[in-house]
Amino acid sequence: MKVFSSESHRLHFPNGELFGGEFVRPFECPERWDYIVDRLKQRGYSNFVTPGELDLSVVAKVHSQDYIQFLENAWNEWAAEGYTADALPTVVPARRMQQRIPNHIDGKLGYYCMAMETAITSGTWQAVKSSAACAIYAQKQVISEGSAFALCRPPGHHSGKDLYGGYCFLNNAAIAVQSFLDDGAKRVALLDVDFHHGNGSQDIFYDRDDVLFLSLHGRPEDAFPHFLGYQDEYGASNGEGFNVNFPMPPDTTYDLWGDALNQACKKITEFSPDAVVVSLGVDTFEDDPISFFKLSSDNFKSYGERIGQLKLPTLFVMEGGYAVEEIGVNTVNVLDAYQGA
Ligand code: 7XA
Ligand code: ZN
Repeated sequence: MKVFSSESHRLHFPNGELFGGEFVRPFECPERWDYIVDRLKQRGYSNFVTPGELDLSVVAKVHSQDYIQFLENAWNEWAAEGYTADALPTVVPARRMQQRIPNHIDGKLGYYCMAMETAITSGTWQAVKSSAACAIYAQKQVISEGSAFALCRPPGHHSGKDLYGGYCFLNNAAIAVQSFLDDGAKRVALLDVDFHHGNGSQDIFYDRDDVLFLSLHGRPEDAFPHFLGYQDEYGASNGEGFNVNFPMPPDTTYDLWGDALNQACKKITEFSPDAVVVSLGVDTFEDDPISFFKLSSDNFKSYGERIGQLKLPTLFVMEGGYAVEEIGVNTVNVLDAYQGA
């Protein structure tokens, strides 16, 4: 399996993340990528590809034009105010307030964010573009070879049509899904196995029947992003029935999680898609510092195998996972078992 990755991810590494009322070193850190690459090499993956430039016209089918321009210009607008630290939002358009886009960067940050822990730095846009490019180039590889791994950083699945946050800016998996459709696929399944609900992916495809979105995640009552991901979110208009959420409680083990995956896989088979995109987060791991599921490293093999049994062209897109020393083993366990199925 070819791996699509870019050293440009290092350009995004904020000084801090707002966590529990403190600024802490971001959980979403560059070493995550290093540990995954090291493990891939140990396991014999030798085909690493650096993608070319990102085609923004594909991105514009998933994200609004004003949002793309905001991401492109945010750092410069912030710096033009004389601010020197990383850019963070402080005010949001809450209930009963106007939903108009302000001129001032402080207002724009609040307008476009869905969570406030995630900072924008001078290098963020470059890193974000390289991450999305990994997804698109890997998607082309799936068409020719049947599978690929996009080692995206920063991740993407919290990013909606015009929303950033939860460490995400452009929705890499959604961009890849759109790219499959543009290349002739009639139906694509987007399976999100990250611990956190893929609110951005749900937002993007909620009214569409050509994309089946399925997410297994910590229930929103207890887990980020808190404001989406309930079981009774089924999709809207043409998309009704094409959004399937599996929220699960604290301390969920593979008994329940594997059962949900099995149900999700059966739905994928019924949908009969031309391709599957997997939002691959390994923060379901029992020792993840910010999540509450209890999957073991071996469980990642079991579910990689189950996804492999779908026998469908499959693109894996990296999302979360913060038990940094185990992130490589857990991620590659999924890929190895998928290929061995
Ligand atoms: O899948 N999403 C993530 O892994 C990022 C979650 C961000 C949580 C921030 C909570 N303070
Ligand atoms: Zn996550």
